[in-house]
Amino acid sequence: MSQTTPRSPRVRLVVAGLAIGTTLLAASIDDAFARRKERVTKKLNVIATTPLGLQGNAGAGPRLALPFTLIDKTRRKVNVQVEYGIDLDGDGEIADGTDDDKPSEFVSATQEHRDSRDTARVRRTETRSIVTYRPSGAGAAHAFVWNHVADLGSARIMDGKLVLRDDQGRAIPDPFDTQAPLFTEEMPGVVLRIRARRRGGRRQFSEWSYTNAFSVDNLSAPSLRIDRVPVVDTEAGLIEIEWTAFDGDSEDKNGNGRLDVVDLEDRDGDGELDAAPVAVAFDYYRLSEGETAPSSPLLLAGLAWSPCTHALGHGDPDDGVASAPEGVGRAATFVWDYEIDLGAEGFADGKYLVRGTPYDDLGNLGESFYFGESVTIDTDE
Ligand SMILES: [Ca+2]
Ligand SMILES: [Ca+2]
Ligand SMILES: [Ca+2]
Ligand SMILES: [Ca+2]
Repeated sequence: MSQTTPRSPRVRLVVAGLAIGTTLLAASIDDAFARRKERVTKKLNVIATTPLGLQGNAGAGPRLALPFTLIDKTRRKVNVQVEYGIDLDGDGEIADGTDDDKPSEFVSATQEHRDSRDTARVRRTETRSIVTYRPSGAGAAHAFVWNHVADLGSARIMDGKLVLRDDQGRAIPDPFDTQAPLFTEEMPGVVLRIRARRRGGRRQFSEWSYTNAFSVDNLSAPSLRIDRVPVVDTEAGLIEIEWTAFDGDSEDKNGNGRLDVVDLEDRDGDGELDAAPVAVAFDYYRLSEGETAPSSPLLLAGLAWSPCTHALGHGDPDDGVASAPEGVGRAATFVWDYEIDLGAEGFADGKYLVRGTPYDDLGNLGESFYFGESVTIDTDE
């Protein structure tokens, strides 16, 4: 809240008594008291517009412009209050504070005035900044720029239903319709709400105006590169695939597997190396006699790929290996037990294409990498 609430002596006493308790409790009493003094006026109106598309570093950028319309016949400058809501307790909905049993999950949103899209007028006094917007009777178009990285940090908060995936990132098919994947429950995403407040002594507010839910993703998608397929072991029926895991969320900037605090690798300051584990799904495609591999990724993607079975106990795990940012990466080996997929004794003989698709620990699926050379299995060799 931009202004402190004047408190009666009784309330001040209660708040003092809680000083040894949690600040949260004090804050909620403060809120409750403030609410009693608030007066909603129908003459002042705000209409929020839902931001379009995916927000965040993975989409529109680290800041978000919330467009809104401000309506007031008096045209006197007003303050606005913007709050973001996320499902803090994980019950599948974002509580707005109207139900006494569910504490509000809305928190004040950090404004970024310096962003040129923000239409606020900022006047600085010795003690504080006064941020105002001017309404009009017909409705004035404005924007509030939210620095969501300041409030949410590195987070991925999605709206809607997501494809349900296994540990390697493969979509889990619906048992009743194997052409379709299974989906998660509806995810609540992020919601913004805004209201205007007339300036001066009386606390006159507009009603809150809410956006629809939208997604914010401040994380990087993982990627991978297949480097070599050095070993085709027809005795054991195994193929080794050497690959490199990349993820911009990894703290291991130099890719040495250790936390180098002097190089500022401990971004979140928890004293541990957060190496953004990347899982991987490898697939194969058998080329027919005389068939050549298509050159475009689109055509490659359209081939009938089958999953490569991981040779348990060989190579690195396929459900998460340490990664390093793009350009550095961490090497790993996947061992394919091709006899399980293709059979032994010459049944597997032929040429194969392989691809790998990365999947990070926070449910971000990266793009497939298609290995440029075909892999030959020849049991007579
Ligand atoms: Ca909730
Ligand atoms: Ca990531
Ligand atoms: Ca390191
Ligand atoms: Ca860390």
